[in-house]
Amino acid sequence: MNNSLAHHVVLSDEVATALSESRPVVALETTIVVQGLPAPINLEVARDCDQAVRDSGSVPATIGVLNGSVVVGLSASELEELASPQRKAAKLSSRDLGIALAVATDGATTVAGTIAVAHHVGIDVMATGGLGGVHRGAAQSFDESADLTTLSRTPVLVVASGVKSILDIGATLERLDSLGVPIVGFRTTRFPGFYRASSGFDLDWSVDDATQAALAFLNHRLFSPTGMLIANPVPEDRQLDAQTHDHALESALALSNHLGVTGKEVTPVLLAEFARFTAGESVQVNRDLVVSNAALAGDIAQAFTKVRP
Ligand code: PSU
Ligand code: MN
Repeated sequence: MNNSLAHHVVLSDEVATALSESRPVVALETTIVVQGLPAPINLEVARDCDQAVRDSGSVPATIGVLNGSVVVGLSASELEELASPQRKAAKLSSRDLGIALAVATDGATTVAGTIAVAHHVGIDVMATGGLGGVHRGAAQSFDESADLTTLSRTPVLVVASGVKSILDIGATLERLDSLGVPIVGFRTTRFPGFYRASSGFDLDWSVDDATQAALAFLNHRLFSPTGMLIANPVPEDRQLDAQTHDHALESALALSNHLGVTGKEVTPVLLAEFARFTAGESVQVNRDLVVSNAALAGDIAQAFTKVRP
């Protein structure tokens, strides 16, 4: 039996061909599909993200672990299988990948897990909804997403609508600063607040278009080994109303406290309570923002192929 890691990383024909021809490829994660959004809209969102990347002229590479193999470029039916509740797919961060392969399990990859795989196979752009970050109360719980530390050592550009608004946003921005991960607003100097266009925090930098974003990251890589966050706000006419947002957040935090959830469970429980409290409105906003991020990531991947020396 071949036990090498390469044996466990399977590229779809489409992704393998695109990479070998240096065509633009965008990595897409699967935790948002399997643990982050309710069925059946989760698979619709995945399909829309896939299409948004294609519409921008890039090739989507949805990443997940099926039967102990990392698949880069999951087909629609493979993704459906991974998301089926009977499979009980695990939530895989970067630290979980090697073990998931060794014990031949199924798993969806977080941003951290996805960029670790993307970098391994030579993809340098990914899209998600909201990056993980420092949770409220982290001074006691120490709950800080490994998305941050993984992004600090993995040179992949991540397009996200900031970090999820369930988090301690100020603390997350400070951690990204300490970790040396640049945050660049896309046509904004306000840090997006996931369900809200602005979190109320300002950014030092913004870019005007996909070419500038690609140039910023290529140049960044001359001086630093970290990834970069391109912060793309949800359009203001699609965001959650401020009051609805704040009430949903209150309810979500109270529920998670009441249930005493910790670790990997925290983010899915908070997002699910947002969906329940807003009667699905938060899910629509999540859908709009992640599809728009996939489109922008596709544009940036295209721009890379033009500005790369
Ligand atoms: N963006 C979304 N929904 C999600 C996520 C991102 O719109 O569910 C996922 C990503 O996979 C991210 C993860 O890496 O949430 C963060 O989980 P944690 O806080 O446990 O690190
Ligand atoms: Mn956590």
